[in-house]
Amino acid sequence: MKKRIFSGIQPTGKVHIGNYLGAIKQWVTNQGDHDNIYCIVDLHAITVPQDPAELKASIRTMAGLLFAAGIDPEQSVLFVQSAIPAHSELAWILNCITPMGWMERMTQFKEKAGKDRERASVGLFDYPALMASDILLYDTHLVPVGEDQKQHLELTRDIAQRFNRQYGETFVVPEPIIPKIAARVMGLDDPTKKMSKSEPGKFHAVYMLDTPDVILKKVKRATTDSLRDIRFDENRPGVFNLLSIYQAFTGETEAEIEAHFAGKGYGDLKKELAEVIIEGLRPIQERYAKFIADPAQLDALLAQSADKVRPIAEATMKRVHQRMGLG
Ligand code: AQP
Repeated sequence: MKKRIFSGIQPTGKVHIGNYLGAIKQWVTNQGDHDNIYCIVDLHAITVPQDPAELKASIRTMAGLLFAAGIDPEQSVLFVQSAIPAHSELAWILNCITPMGWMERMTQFKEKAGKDRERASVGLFDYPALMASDILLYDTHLVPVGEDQKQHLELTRDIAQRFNRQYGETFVVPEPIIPKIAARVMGLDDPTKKMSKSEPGKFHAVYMLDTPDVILKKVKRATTDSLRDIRFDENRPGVFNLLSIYQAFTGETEAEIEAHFAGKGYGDLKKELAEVIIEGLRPIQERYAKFIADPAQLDALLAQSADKVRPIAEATMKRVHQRMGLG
């Protein structure tokens, strides 16, 4: 029996190379080794206000990008979360067994809500319960995520274990898979902050659909430091971030990269990094253009995928109802 993988991505904003290196690239590598379920999590997206027409378009853009990045419909399932109502139902049930204190410890809510906590939606606060539901519905063994999601995954494990203790063995307790390289890609303009879709700065993130000119401009403007040598040193976050991105795209070792840049300057590093990103994204962008030109085909692929996994979700809900005495 292959182990089951589940992971999700929000169809909001523009997908950046942090999302690509932290999550998507892992999704498409060695697809044949696991039973893969990937989800475009539109119910997570509405935890902050969304324009309906834009959300609809973003779901297709995300689907097009994921297929273009290499998700193979023969080997992996890719569906839209709201197509399966069990996600919302299980989230409610998990809410009812999750102590407030656990949820209040989640740092992402604190970061996202910031000073505007009183105005943030209950959904944004409760986001990790929906994420737990996504994962637990499918008897997931492994969850490939960037490092920013590690805390949410630990909460998912805690919730699953608590449920299993209270109602008997029901959920598989999942493990995270966090990439060794580029698990946390930082902003180009501020390497102390995670590269993020919601960061407005023009030179903050490289997006997967950026043109070569734009990529070059952004990388050239990236923050470095006043030193000269090019080394993997975590105490120099700007250069470390650029080198980590280079490493994730090329697959070379730290020693090979340091040897390659020995005696060269930051100008060379930035020029070569831009080239590596441009070439890494080029085939994805070309395939994306074909997928997005046929929205009916994209919708059909997503719907077929939802049909494949719906029975798994329904079986889990049946088990949960029986254990809890519902209905
Ligand atoms: N900077 C990052 N480095 C590595 N991995 C990252 N991920 C996100 N940012 C980085 C990983 O991408 C996957 C999809 O996450 P998501 O749909 O939750 O993305 P997001 O949170 O909308 O992306 P952002 O940019 O982080 O958005 P905002 O600004 O809204 O917070 C996850 O596996 C995540 O770990």
